[in-house]
Amino acid sequence: MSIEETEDKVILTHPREPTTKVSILKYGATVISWENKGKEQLWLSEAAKLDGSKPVRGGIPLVFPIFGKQKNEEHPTYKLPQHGFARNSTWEFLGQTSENPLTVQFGLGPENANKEIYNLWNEGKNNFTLILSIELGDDHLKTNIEVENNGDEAFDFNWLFHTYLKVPDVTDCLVTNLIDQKCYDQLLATEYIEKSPMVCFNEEFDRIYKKIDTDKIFQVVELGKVLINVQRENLPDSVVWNPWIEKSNGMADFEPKNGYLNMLCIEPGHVSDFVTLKNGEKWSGSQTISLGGDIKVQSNIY
Ligand code: TA6
Repeated sequence: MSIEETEDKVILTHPREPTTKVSILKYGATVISWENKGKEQLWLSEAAKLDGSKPVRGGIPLVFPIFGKQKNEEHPTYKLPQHGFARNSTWEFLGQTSENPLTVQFGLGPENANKEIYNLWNEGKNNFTLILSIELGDDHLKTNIEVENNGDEAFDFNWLFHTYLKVPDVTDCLVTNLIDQKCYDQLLATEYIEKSPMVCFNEEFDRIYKKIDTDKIFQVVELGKVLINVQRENLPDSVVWNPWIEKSNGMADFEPKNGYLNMLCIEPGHVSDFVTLKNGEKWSGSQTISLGGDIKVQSNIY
């Protein structure tokens, strides 16, 4: 059966390849597993809460309407918790929209958002609709978000797919096509131009790469072979994060503690500034995660 719905999850099985499947928790509309031909592609903490008690540690948590924590007390997102309320709300399964590729949708609005948190956003006055589409391909997973302003007033928002990729050993991995891009280093609290042709991971890493041409494909290359490609539509920024040892030890829901060696977050989004949506307007953005292929150096690395 291509689509199975249970009380808390929806499971898609590729109609022609039964070992290719994706599982989505209705809580946060969080993709918690993507197996391609039986091989898991996403990292999920062994201590991840899947009961709706807190956002999922792993998979693809959804960040809206604020990335991180707003520091400007005057901004309508100031009172929201880190990363907003999309990942803390139970979304409605809206059903299948396509057979080939198999695609389903989930929806969130004020009627089903986590009330306690939603009411912290402009006192619950913003009327919005989020439609998440999840497309399961032969060798790719695409997630698309559509944001609509159904209210009378304009509102600002960030969007980000907080994707936890699974890797054999992050110290053997490099990420391409970030060279010469402006980035804000969250650890150094400073902005600079990335000068590494391929960034590597041997300590805590937390950088917001800004306004990168969406023609650029981020590739995770392990020991000279492309593991994963991340492509974007209308998402100009990307966070790259690995918590490393100390931060992993500090997260109760991060297990096993050496799991930082097997994960890497590449998080496409619009977070370096806000999208402003006027009443009646729509905005959309997507990420496509695909596997293998050739190394594509899309920058001048010489
Ligand atoms: O996306 C990177 C980041 O902003 C890190 O700074 C770290 O805070 C991570 O998100 C996880 O945040 P969370 O709220 O899920 O613990």
